[in-house]
Amino acid sequence: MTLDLPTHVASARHDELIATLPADFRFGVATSAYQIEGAVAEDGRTPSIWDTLCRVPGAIDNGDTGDVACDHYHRMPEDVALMRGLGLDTYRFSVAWPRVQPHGRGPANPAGLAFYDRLVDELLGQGITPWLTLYHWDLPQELEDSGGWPVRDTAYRFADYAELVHDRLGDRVAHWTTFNEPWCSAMLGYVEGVHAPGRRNFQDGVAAVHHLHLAHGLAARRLRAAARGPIDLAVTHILGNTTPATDSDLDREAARRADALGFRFYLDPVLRGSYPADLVADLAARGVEIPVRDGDLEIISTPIDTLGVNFYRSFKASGTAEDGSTTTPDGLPVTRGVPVGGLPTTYLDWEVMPDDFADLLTRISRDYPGVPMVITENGAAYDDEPDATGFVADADRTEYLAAHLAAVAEARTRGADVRGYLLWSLLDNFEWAYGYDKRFGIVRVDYDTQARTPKQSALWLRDTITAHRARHA
Ligand code: IFM
Repeated sequence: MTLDLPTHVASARHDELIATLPADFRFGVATSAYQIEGAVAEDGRTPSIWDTLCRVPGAIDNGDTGDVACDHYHRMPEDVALMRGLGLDTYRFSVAWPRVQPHGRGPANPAGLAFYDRLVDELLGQGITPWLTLYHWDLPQELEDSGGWPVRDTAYRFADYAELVHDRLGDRVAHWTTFNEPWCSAMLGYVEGVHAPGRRNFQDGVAAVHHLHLAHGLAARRLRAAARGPIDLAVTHILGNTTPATDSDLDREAARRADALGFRFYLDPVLRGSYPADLVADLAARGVEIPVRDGDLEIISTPIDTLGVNFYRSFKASGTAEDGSTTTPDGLPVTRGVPVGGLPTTYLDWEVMPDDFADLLTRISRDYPGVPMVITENGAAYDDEPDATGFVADADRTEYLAAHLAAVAEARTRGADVRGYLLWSLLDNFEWAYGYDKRFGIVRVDYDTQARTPKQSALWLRDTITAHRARHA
């Protein structure tokens, strides 16, 4: 099929930039367990906090749940074959903790582990590198019942779980990511209450961040010690810039606060071994504390090999004359800023800002030098219109992806050590509180039949990879 790309996607600038990507640059896709697997009550899996939230009336658009999702649990070989057909070299997936260690502690569930065993073998058989994420938000409900991430013990439970998965898959999987987007787990889950477990308490959210960091460090140490061969240890953070809305002191101060709470809170402890002093002071002013104990920061800053960067958008921040802070009416801090304005948006109203992406990657490489990055997520939801055959000519998504891949290449020319681009997402899937209406896939899923149809964006990616390989052959 020939692609009918918007002219600026096929432009010389994009082609020229993409041509600068090195021969070993990774091209892949990402998914997560709860968003695609379905089979939530099969083979010994127990409920996660998302199964529970999906049962709360009004929590998820249309009352959608992950019960069936893309039925990937039963269609995994077909999905791996799809990836192979697109020429992808890397697949980022997550393991469902309640599937492999149903009580969040204690023995492994062999039937659950067997699924990931088969997945890894299938990927390797098709020449695709498995990139495993241990935690993409599906905490076993039993651990939430014991307090969840605000409780320190959960970090130790995670380290045990990580080792248990590594025992089974460590002989074939070299790429291990501990967490996907701790900001979302902590701030959306425990502060804003829009993600599982749906709690709203700032102190709990801050404690959750610390315990997610601690869990990452504990697991990183265990996996490094257990590795039988080369291991690539990573953690993935969702990151964006926050710039002042104007040059006023109030706006600059609001941007500093948002950057401390939404960006440096995540990278500083892992990559510098400390929490930002200004953040600690901001929190203290609200009577909130990070529950750090002696030795925690050493554990948290255990060296990693790769930083996973997920990028969707950035914000601007403005302060108010009243309190100089950014606060919701019920007194919770706003951990994101406001839209920049004047930019195209996706179906989720998220602003499309590839230039900012290049700036973000440049900033990370400048402020946290020495750690290679891989883009572990980037993509867009659009209001797809399938034709009679199920094909979606998603010029908007294609354009988005081309522009963001070019931004990665641009950042590389400025010195950012970015080694791969794993786009979000292979399939349309369960987009958390938005349910199934917001589609991020480059492959359309017909939820009535579970038929998969690659969209124009998938064909663009395939052709980009083919061209990249040909250039370096
Ligand atoms: O679907 C999510 C994914 O689970 C985590 N990162 C952002 C994506 C789009 O919202």
